[in-house]
Amino acid sequence: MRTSLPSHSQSWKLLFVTTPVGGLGTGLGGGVELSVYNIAKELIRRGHHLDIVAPTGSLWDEFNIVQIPGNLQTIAQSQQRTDPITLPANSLLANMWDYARQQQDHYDLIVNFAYDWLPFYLTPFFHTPIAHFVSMGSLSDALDQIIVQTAKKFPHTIGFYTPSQAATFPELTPPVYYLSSGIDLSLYEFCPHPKHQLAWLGRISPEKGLEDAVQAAQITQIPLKIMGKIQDQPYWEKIQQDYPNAPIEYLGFLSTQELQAVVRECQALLMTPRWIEAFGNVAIEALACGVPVISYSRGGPAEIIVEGKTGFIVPADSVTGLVAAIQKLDTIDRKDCRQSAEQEFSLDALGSRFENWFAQILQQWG
Ligand code: HBI
Repeated sequence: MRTSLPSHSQSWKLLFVTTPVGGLGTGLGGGVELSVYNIAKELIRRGHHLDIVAPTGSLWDEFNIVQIPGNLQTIAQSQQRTDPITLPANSLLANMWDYARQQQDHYDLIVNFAYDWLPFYLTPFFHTPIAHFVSMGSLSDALDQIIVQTAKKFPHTIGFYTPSQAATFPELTPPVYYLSSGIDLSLYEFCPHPKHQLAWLGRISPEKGLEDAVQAAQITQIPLKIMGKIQDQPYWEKIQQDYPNAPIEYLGFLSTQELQAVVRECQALLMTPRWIEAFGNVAIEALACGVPVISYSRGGPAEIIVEGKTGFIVPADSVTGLVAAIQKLDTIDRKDCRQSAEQEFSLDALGSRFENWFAQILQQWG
């Protein structure tokens, strides 16, 4: 660890340790992959040095990535709230954090992006400070406990996407940091006149509620373009069996470039989360293309959408609510959607929020 405390003007040496559920670029890491990518890109642009620790099989080539082998961690959202913490043999998570332990003296700050118990528990065993970016709402009692404990023992070191996400956890010792999200707006092209189609983006997994969007497509008979990683094959097959006549088309897990080329031509993005969506990066990707967002009133999306201006928030789990909102889309000015992305979700705004958070941690713990 460097002795001189790096100020804002100096550059920091940062080590990002990412999620243990899949290689970067495979889509298994969901929204937090896009967050890691954008935060890393923006902090490097600001002159900081950054290495990324990620699972073997990561596909990104534009960063210094240390690929670590080991068995993937079970995804947290497939477990029960009262489940004990588990680690597989030859745990990738443990291997990633053993690497961080060995290399910690070369860094001013380590940033954890894993939604897992181990990195929080290990914090007191490290002498280099660790910032923890929590990427989902509360899912596990054991993880809640260690997050609350870490927030108490190491003030300033816990960050979330949104207040509604943070509110799902038990009382957190302030200060609590809300980093929101951000995207490279230059990658998203505004489209003023959409085709007669809707979009749904995300990991195809029960907590994302895809079946409701498919049902809305069947009712309105508006074609639904589905994009994202199939994380739960039986779930996906059941949807296709349950709605044989729905006008849906699955386009796969696409790159940002390919994804925005489809989304920009849609009348709206439908978001149907069954859980408290921590943020909903797909919402700002759609807005950046001028595409209004229709979402259940759960978590991040409800904080992103400006009701009636950039989209509609409908009662959770109400397919009729989705359909009613779809009928009102012509009242939205698509330029307002693009503008809201430019004002709140630029990479520059994101970089400033993360720099401020890291500066607070280094001031206290550096
Ligand atoms: N599950 N155990 C575990 N660890 C993670 O880091 C993790 C996860 N499930 C989903 C996930 N990360 C990301 O897709 C979300 O944070 C976006």
